[in-house]
Amino acid sequence: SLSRLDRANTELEQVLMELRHKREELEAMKRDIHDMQSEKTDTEKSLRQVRSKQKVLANHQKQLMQRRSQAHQEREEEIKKRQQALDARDIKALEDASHRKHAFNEYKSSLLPLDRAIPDTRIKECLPLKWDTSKMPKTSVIICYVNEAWSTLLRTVWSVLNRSPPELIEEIILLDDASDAEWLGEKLDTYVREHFPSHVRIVRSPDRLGLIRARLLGAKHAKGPVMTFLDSHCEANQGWLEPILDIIATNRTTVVTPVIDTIDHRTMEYAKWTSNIPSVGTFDWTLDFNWKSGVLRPGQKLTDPIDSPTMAGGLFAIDRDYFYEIGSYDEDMDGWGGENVEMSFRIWQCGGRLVTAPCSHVGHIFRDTHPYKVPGKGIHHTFMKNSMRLAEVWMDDYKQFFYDTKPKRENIDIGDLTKRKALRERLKCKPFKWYLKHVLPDLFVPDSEHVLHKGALRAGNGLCLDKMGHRAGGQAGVFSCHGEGGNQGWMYTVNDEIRTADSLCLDVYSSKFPAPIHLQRCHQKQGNQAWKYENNVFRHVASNGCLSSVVSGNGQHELKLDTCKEGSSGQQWTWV
Ligand code: UD2
Ligand code: MN
Repeated sequence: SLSRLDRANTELEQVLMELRHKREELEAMKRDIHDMQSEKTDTEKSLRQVRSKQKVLANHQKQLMQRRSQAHQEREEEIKKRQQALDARDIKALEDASHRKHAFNEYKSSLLPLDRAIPDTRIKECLPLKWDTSKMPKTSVIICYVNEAWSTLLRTVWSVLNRSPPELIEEIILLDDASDAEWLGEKLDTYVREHFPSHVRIVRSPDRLGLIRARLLGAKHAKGPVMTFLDSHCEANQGWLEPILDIIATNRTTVVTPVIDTIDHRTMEYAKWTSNIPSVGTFDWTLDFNWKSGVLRPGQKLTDPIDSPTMAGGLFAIDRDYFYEIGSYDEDMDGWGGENVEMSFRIWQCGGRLVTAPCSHVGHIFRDTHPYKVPGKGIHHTFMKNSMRLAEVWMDDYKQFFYDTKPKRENIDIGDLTKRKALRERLKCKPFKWYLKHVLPDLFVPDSEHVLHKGALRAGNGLCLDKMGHRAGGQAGVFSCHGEGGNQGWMYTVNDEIRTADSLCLDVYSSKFPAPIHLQRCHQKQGNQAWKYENNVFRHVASNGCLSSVVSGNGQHELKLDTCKEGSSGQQWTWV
């Protein structure tokens, strides 16, 4: 029984030990639970904090939205009030005044939303195209301006931000070429800070640089691998950017322009019409930029990039490194003009390519005049100087045809050309003859192979044939002879055309004599532009009438197509 007691004792001890163990475990679990509980309260506390922060943030955002829509509403009400207070005559006066200031109807523009909708002008073939933006380089968008209107400048920015994939926009640089307009100062800073805090940068030049050097300064600030230049009165359209960057991603030495749609400078309407094949750039021998119909190469699709011999200049994208490799811009060009033709020749002659992306559309307000002055002797002078610089560097002997169109040049100091000639040398660029043959084979070259007579044309009554400063669609006339070329410079070609240096031809399409003589783009297809020149008489082949300097009923001298009368002095034309 003692041994039983012993056993019972040991069993009891074992049970006691187990009990102790269990109690320890229990204690440990209690501690864990306590720990977890305090952790839980901590978490709950921080959760509460996060929630309240979220609430504050949401509130903030709500206030911001309210304030923004309030501002919008206020603006719209203000606009409505202003409109109600005005009658149609007042509105017309405001529109005219704004047109004088900006060379477009800024009053109308200021009433349109800054992010207005515009018609999608792409051809239907573009719509199914899918773009992989992950393979595309980012772009800096550079917008140079001098005293640009508030509404058009900001509409340009909004259109870019709203119609581009955000992952493709590195930044937008607003390069202010020393504007003095008050709305472009602090007011713009504030607007940009509030509406585009992360993407838009303003860079202000203290001195007027002129468009060309302003673009160079913008480029200096750009960080993206591609630079896209836009004028400051543009509207980027749906899907404008992807087709451009896709082309540059495939070939970094291709420079790309969008199709430029017209925004009417009187109505501010964005043109809906667009041709199947976009127009591309050409030039005439005054070195003015012109449009011509684009031509597809065999096997080319409507959506493929199409070669453009020149570009209008304001809207294009280029790989940033290539921009410098190819010679950026001629920094000794002043003010405005010529830089676009220079860059076009240079790109083609030095191994690059210039194309238009048919699926990329950007609107631009085309104006009749420039609302700003350029430093120095004015736009006319800088355009001439720039053109002479480009002719000297890139056109070889063909530059003579340009000088022929300007027989009475004022004395212009075009500066030193050493650097630009060295550039052409270094890049081993091809001759201008190559460019004409391969890039612009249909351009009329006014050499002795193609021109039978040139100079001024004087009628037997002493007056000279004159373009009267008109453009395509206008009428030609007669004027006292001045011997300065220009409006009185004419060529008679092997193609039977009477043409001007800027590629306008005398054209008659009315068969009722005396018929007006129109100026039309030369089409090189004879038809209404064919004239036979025999015994000092110009006979219009299609109608059999004669080119006549006549005196009208009210005693005015006019140019008409009239019945041919032998010996009539107004029908005798000699070259002088
Ligand atoms: C066309 C081009 C323009 C330029 C010019 C030739 C298009 C649509 N436009 O004339 O970009 O290539 O031909 O030089 O292709 N600006 C300055 N500083 C100046 C002068 C102008 O910053 O001293 C700005 C101006 O505010 C505008 C841009 O440069 O944003 C082009 O000037 P424009 O619009 O008067 O030229 P545009 O369209 O008649
Ligand atoms: Mn412009």
